[in-house]
Amino acid sequence: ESNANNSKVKRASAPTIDVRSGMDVESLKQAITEHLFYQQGRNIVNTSLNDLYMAVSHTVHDRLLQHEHKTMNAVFDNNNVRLVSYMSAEFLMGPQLGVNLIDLNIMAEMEQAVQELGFSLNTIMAQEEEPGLGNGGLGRLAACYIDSMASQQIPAIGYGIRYEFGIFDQVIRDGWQVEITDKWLRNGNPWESARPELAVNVKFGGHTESYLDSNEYLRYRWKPDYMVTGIPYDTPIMGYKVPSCNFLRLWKSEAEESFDFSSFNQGDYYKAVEYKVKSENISKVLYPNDEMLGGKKLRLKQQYFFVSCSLQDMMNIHLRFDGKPQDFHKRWAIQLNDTHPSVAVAELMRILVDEYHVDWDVAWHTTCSTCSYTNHTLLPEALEKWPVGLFAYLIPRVLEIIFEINYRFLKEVSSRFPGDNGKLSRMSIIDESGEKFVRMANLACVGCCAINGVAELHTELLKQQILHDWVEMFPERFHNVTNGVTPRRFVVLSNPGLSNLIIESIGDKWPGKLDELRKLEPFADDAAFREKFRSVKLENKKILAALIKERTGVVVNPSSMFDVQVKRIHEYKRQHLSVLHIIALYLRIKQNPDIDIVPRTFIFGGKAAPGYFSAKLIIKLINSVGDVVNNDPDVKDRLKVVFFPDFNVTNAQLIYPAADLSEQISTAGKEASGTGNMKFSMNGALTIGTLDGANVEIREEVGNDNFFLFGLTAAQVEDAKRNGYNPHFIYDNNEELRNVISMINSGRFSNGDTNLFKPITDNLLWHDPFMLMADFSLYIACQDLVAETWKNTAEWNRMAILNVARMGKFSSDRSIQDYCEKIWKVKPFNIRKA
Ligand code: B1H
Repeated sequence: ESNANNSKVKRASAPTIDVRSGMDVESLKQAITEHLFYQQGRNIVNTSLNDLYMAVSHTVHDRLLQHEHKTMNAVFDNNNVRLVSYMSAEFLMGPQLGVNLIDLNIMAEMEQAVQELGFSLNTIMAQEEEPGLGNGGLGRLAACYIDSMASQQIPAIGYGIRYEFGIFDQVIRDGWQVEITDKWLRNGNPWESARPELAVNVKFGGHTESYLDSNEYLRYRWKPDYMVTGIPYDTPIMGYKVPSCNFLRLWKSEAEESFDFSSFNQGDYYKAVEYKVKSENISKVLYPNDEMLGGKKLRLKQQYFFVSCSLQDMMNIHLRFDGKPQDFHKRWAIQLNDTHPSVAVAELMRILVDEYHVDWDVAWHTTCSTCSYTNHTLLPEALEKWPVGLFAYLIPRVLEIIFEINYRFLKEVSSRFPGDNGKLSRMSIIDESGEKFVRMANLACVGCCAINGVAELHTELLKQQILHDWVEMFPERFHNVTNGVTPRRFVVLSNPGLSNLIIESIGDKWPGKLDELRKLEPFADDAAFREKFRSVKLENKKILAALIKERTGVVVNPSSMFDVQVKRIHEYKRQHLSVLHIIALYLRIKQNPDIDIVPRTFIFGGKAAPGYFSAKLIIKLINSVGDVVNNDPDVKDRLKVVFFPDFNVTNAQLIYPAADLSEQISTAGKEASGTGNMKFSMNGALTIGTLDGANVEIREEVGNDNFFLFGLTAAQVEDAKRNGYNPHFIYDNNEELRNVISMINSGRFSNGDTNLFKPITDNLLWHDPFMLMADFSLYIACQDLVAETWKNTAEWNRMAILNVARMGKFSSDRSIQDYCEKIWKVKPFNIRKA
């Protein structure tokens, strides 16, 4: 007894290290060492790099959890707080360790802690396998938005699917793309926690039946064929230098264990295992078709699975804190990231009407008040529609509800626009022109109180084109919210050289308040600053050059202009227009080897959908042109062409900071917004671009003189199409263009094979749906101006600095403020004051 008392006195006076929440170097070292031993079974002497990465990450994760816990307790306890539910089939998160250190403001402390243990933080961060749970811009946007919601202290949950395999890894063999399965969970994921106690079940198949409830009301119930269990996995999403921490909740599908199969299939072990496999398949793999319709049954199952899990989870939270089912919209604002989760409109109706017996009209008001829809594309092939038969087979009760929604809605349309049968058939949720389909965009437009495009031009075109009828019916529902990107990941983390230079000059408030960058404007005229800016860029280019050598074997000159196009490979994005320019330059050199030409390194990166033949052929063309140009002694290394394999978030963070010229050359009217365009400018690249997507607004912000504009406008593209566009006529009348195309067709880039690239050149000459022929000469002329400008280093850097200084609008913080004010009607929630 007395001993214990004595030691108690001693303990109280002994210095204690707070291993679980301490942010100082000693606590971090202690925590890393403990995690290494107690979770990985290693010590500092015998650790592998991955074990060390895991220990460091668990150390950071512990600290995030403390914030998450406090935030969510404060939020849920307050019945007047409305939360955002950002529903998305994709979250392209990128590596987590670096951003979390920045958000917690312990980068320097962790660097020192790791160094004192004998390692380098950069090496440890490089060990992280990124969660590539998205295709491209749409998935990355969702990731930027949950970052900004946390940083703006908007209580929010991101809801999606925990794909076991994310977007495939790309390798290049013999110039062609080869897809490799992305086993991102192989070495463990220190950022997630499974929450099996919050599991929910989702019904599939079977039939529906009606019955009378105890009040003699006619009700419906769904007798499914089988159920699948959703297990949530949570990842904390920390705000930047604020105490708020939200989370991302991703669903993994598993077999519903209590569902007693043996009684249905007596002794049929094989059937039972088959059911288990079928259930687990739902969250197995991300569909890699950016902007292209798959129409696959499993994809619809994925969509319904994660939407139903998420809505049930949201309802559970709502009821646990004393909400009434019909007041769901007071607790939640749902944002549908494109139509992929738009079945939520019908599923929320099903939950309210069938499960909580809310009256249809009340439930409809609740549903419409909860949901909003973001459209991300005008491309017809990306507009989702599902065969009615598939819906009936997989989710019969949901289809009945859609029919009921549609019946009531079409009555409203006929009374507003009597006799307009065209409108009726265009606006119907069911496409009945041939085989019947459920049109997901129509479902979203009917059931959402707000609809938005992702850039001003895109929103205008939406209103004129595919959603015209809807504007006439519901003008008040339409908004524009221009996309944005997070400067924490894409400047602070990925470009420390530039960040430190900016901090030296204007202080460190800008990452959380990007308009502050305006204060850089006067420095554009300061020769000493320009020199520092130039040398930061050069250092970044040297790092990328080394990586290019390592990954492709190509040696590039860091003082050449780095001309970069990185994004998904798609004909509308026109990577091949840049290839035509490269060949034009190559021809100029071949015709006059002594020509004075600005040395350029062309860097491409991006994945092609595995089934998209033309996109894969464009990758082959880039590599083939590279092989010839890079090895021709006449070129004297003045041109280099590189295809950087496996463009993903990790690689993007190394590429944007090293770019001089950003290629944003889509056919006007086709790119909804683009977000890479913003990341390049923030890192001091100049843009060559068309008047498309957010390019229009970027040019407006940075000033016409600081942007290389070329090409037809969206209206001119439409006019040309209406008036019978003839690409061959343009080809016939442009000698340089003819020589370029002939060189491809001659087999020069394909070991004499004159057929390999025919699908590309024939398409350009005879169809050219994306108007490369029409824009070719304008593009070449503009690129010549780019080269002239490059020769004046001071002028180039002045322009580049002004680009950085004027990018405030494109922080995703601004986008989130727009959503909060125009659409969600939610306010920041300061947990310290709660
Ligand atoms: C965008 C998609 C997309 N728009 C279908 N649409 C997909 C469509 O797997 N699918 O079925 C996946 C993705 N992605 C992009 O969204 C636009 O092309 C960009 O211009 C825009 O910047 C981005 C974010 O708004």
